[in-house]
Amino acid sequence: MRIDIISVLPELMESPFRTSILKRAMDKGLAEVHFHNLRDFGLGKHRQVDDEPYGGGAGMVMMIEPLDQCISELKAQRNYDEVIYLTPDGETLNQKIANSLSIKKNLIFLCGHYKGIDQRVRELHITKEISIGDYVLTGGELAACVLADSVIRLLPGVLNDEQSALTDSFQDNLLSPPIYTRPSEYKGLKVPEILMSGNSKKIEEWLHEEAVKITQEKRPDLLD
Ligand code: 6GU
Repeated sequence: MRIDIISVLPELMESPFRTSILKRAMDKGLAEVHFHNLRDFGLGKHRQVDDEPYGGGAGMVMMIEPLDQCISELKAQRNYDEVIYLTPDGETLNQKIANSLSIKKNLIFLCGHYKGIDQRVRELHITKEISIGDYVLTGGELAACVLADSVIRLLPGVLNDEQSALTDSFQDNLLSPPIYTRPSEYKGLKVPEILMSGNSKKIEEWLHEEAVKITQEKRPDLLD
């Protein structure tokens, strides 16, 4: 998979892809992430990328020319499955969306900034709009990292068996059951007997019951 990320602040996104599991995915060649500084496509000697909104009002708008040039240049090089705009008014990211993107080959992520992008960029290029939740960030960069992480970890070969994505919370619309490791007792707190019984069928059933119970308690909306 290849992800091209367009931003006015690409430096904000460097370390997540240079650390731990995402770094290993890059090193193994399972995912490629390329950053594009929108400023490189800015207009005039000040490399302008934003301007005042028509009709007035507070905040600046990301201009169409730099965005169109940057995206068109990328599109001339390869076919993209989606051009995704990270914006608080997009569809809220969930595991289903991450799963569906994980089977794509080439993706563009556009990080929103200021008040947003000129509407015509949406009409020209954007195929999907994604938010990471109902709160507002200073820009789409951290959201782009969240989205990329959620997708890249699903690529075959990125996680090993112990980290398997198949048993994730949300993968089956259930939260994860409680987990324990040694010691079997600490300050009077005991690990449930069943987990030490060696009866894998019983353990499996117990884990599923606990997952349902926890989901009912914490996120009943997932069971609807
Ligand atoms: Cl994608 N962008 C911004 N600026 N804020 C957000 C968001 C995105 N998702 C949730 N809040």
